[in-house]
Amino acid sequence: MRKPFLFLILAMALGTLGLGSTLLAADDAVAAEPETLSAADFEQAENLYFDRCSGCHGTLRKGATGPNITDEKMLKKSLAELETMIFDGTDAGMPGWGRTGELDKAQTTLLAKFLQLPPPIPPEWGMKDIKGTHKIHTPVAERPVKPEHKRNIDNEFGVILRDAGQGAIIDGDTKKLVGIVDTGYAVHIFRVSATGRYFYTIGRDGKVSLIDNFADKPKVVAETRACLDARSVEVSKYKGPKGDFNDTYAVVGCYWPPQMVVLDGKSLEPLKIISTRSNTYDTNEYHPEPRVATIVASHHDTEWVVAIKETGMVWLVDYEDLDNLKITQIETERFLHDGGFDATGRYLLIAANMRDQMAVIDLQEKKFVTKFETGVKPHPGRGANWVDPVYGPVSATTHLGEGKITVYGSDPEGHPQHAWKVLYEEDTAGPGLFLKTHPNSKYIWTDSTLAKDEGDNQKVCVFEKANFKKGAKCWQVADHGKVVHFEYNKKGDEVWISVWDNDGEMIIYNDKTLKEKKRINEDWMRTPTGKWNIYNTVHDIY
Ligand code: DHE
Repeated sequence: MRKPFLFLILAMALGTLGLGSTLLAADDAVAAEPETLSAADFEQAENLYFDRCSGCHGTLRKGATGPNITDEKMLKKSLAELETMIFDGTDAGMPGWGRTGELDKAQTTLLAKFLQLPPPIPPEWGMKDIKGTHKIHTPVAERPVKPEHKRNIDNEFGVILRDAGQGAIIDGDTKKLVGIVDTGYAVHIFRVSATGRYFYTIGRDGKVSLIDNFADKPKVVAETRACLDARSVEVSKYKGPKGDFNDTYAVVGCYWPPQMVVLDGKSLEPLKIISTRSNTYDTNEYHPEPRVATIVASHHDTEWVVAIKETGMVWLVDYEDLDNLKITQIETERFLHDGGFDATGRYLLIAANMRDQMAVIDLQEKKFVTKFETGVKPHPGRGANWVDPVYGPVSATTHLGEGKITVYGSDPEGHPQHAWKVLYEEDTAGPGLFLKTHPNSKYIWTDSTLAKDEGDNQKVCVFEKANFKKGAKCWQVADHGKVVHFEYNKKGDEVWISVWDNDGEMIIYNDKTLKEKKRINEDWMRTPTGKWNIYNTVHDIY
């Protein structure tokens, strides 16, 4: 079983001995006395918080996608109020963890009490710790020099089996399972090395696993725990006059400690830690926990484009010379979450979801361009780019807080009058997480994973590029689980959709006819969430 953080002994002792309440009672702003928790209860509550709350509210509870829930604030609410909020959720978009069956009443009460105690501050995780977890299972010299199989690597898919802490590799041509590998805890995403040879996965526990696609049976050839809490991993994709950096580096974006960690791309040996502790872009206040959200690798320069959530900065981290590191810090908006390139790769479009805005960065000029409102909590994933018959090249986002897709111009050179302006808004089946398209497709697909009504969260909606204003065709694709995330095959004529629960399924649609083609629902398909086609991920096709 995972131990997310070692306790900070002092915080635990304060909670356990009731000293926390003595200290807090001295603060006039505090309305109530927190209840004390036994060490075992405190540890259970800490794990529940890590699993359900820290992603949105932060380890130190200072807020990001969710509001500030520090103990001072929580003590102003009664335990009963907190329990209701945790169990039933809120209209502001917080899931009801009791309603969805993830927490029972006792766990809800425990979590409510935990929130009224000071947050335990997790330990740091430095180079010595990271090196202590680094394992090379198959040294580079012992790896095959060419594929040991005849599969079409470009059309393979990596599929997250979230709760199993595993990744499945599926042959996109035959739809057959190639292999399952163990990854980090509650594994979040896959990325692919620039040559397509390696998959990288990142677990919530900060563990990166390197999977060799040349091996007959894909296997983990190296692993490293880069942090204690993480969501993102990316590779170096530049090849040009400055050199060939394909497969040279990987970089992990950590939630805790707030840092990014550069690793050797083929061995995962840790090379450099870059702290993100810094000041907010607008008030210039020091923030102790600026977490790394999206990382996207530029194809045009030796750069990772890194979204620093809490400070509202996008960092362009130039990996050409790690010993003389150059970082351009661009002020955008708080709190940054997810995003991707426009169709040319020149612009980064990133969601500042608590400000209901998308921000635009020009990666050629290395400058902030603009930001604009799209709706309640935009959440584009990587986004979707296509050519609209009226407005030219456009991009779009779905929203966590409302069932809406918003489309904006993204061609400042060819169509400056429409660039970064909202052009269309259309309803989807409910608040959602992702949308996707492909240059060969006539359609854009959206999910509604966060819809409160069972049934609506199992729908997908499809919009026609040629006639966006017509609105969506929506239908229910599953009668269990939550339907989430899309990926195309290499040709762009199939869409893969996950049904996220223990009886998980991967539904494959013919993108031309919008008819179901196949369901992969063998026993091993447990809790599938994201999936990545190798070719599309290498080339950032979305
Ligand atoms: Fe994610 C991407 C963080 C909840 C599935 N998620 C990302 C990225 C970040 C992030 C920072 C961008 C990585 C990148 O591009 O480098 N996600 C978070 C959270 O903080 C949050 C809100 C809460 C949490 O505690 O994790 C969260 N995410 C979820 C889910 O509930 C999902 C559906 C399932 C899960 O694993 O928990 C989920 N996130 C995904 C997926 C992507 C992702 C599938 C990649 C999208 C893509 O197309 O590349």
